[in-house]
Amino acid sequence: MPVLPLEYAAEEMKPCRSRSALMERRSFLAALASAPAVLRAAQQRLPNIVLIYADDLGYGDVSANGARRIRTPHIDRLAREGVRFTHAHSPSATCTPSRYALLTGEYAWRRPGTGVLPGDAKLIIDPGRPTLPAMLHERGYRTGVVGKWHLGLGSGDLDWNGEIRPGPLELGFDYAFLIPATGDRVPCVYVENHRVVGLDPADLIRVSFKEPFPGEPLGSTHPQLLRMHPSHGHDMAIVNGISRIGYMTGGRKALWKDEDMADVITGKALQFLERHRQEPFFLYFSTHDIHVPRVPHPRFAGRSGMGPRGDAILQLDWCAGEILGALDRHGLARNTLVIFTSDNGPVVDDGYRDEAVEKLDGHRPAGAWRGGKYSNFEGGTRVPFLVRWPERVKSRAESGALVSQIDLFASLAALTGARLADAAAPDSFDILPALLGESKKGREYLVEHAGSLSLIMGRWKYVAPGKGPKINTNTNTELGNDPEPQLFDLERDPGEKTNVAARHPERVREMAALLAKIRGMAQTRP
Ligand code: NG6
Ligand code: CA
Repeated sequence: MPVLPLEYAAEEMKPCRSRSALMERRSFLAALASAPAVLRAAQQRLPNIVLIYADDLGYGDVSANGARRIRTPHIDRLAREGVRFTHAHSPSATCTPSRYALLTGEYAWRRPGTGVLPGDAKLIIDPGRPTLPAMLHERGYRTGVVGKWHLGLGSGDLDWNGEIRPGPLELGFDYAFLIPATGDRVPCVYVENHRVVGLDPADLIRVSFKEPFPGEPLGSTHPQLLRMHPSHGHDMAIVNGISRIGYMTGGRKALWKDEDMADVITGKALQFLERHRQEPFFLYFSTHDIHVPRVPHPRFAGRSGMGPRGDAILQLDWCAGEILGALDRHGLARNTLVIFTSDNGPVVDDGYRDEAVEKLDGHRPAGAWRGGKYSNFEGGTRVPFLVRWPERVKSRAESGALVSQIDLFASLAALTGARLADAAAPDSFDILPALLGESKKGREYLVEHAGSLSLIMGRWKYVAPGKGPKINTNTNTELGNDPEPQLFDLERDPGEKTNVAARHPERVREMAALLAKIRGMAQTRP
């Protein structure tokens, strides 16, 4: 990385005596003023930051974490060249609350309305409140989000044919290229900055999550039009031969093709890196893979032998490889902090008959952890988490420190020298030394969020009593709900097989009391 040392600039600014020296100094100052590149070069000491945020990828879905049926060489490269975490968590066991917490540094369960959102939801983060991208933007970063958003857009009753705001650009991102909600929810169009991409003004988009549009075929009424059938839900609007959640009409030229989605968003991510390679940048690359519907590009279809879910993992790995390749090509790899992780744990059948269950063949998407997406058990939030930054972070390292994505806000603030306002990032801890693999000490405790709240402290995990079902019969996930308190010793029993609450009533009381206290506080950040 070419760097103009600040010391060099300081040397040039020393008082100068001779006239020619004065001229020189003037011309230097003029050059400084007219050449922000000099300043930018000095700023380049701040690392670029790339967050690759996979969707529904389980701890055990990558070969770096022990998968054998599937190979993820590019993701594994991050583990080889950086730190692999074994006790890292998404803030929640589903997407929207995880992303809310990631960007605000606040536990989503403090805020009603942050559950999985429909595709026409309004933006759930107030513009003007401190966010991770806004903080980095203030530190001089170019900030971009490419891929899945799922935090709502607009302020209610959005007209998709006009200016789409507020959205990420009002939260501190300089650039946005979005899948507005999820691949399985309408509207099935991309939004670039404030506009739907490729919209034909003669064919306006309308979206509803209440009622169908007359004359539009649906998955439920026209199954013969489908090339992938739902297993549960997902029987409304048909787009690209696949029925989705929600109703939509119009916008035909703007509709995405599922099989091109990885190429399209990866292309946009690479453009962003290229455009900003001379200045510090933050890229939040939020993949659609491996969420449903899993319709990978033909060059990946059938490649894994595990059906579309496995093929989507290969495609995701390719996306990660493209990003790493671009960093190499532009000479940016050494001073770029790359974080790879997932928004929640894995799910096999999430609503389409795509052979994921039939072709699992011994593969364990959650690895050794019990449950998965939606679950209180560790499979819900214990996700792959890899950190690479060759300039500072050791390679081939492993860390069992307790870390959460909610901590990225405060930790990256510490890294970039940002001062957080008192009310900012209320539940985000600065655990930078742990994230960089320099310390084994992460968080002392963490609140996990699925159907119930759980508290992890050291080796113990307390799960608050909850009324929900034990099993999600659609996805066949063990949810870990129980009307009685549960206590697990994660050191002895990482698979959470034995509830030892009855043996440790005192500990259960203490942990329940601490969880209640945390719930009552507006902020846990010291
Ligand atoms: C559920 C969907 C599921 C998925 C999930 C959100 C049904 C029956 N299931 O409601 O398919 O879309 O929401 O996933 O509709 S997430 O990763 O974005 O949280
Ligand atoms: Ca998800």
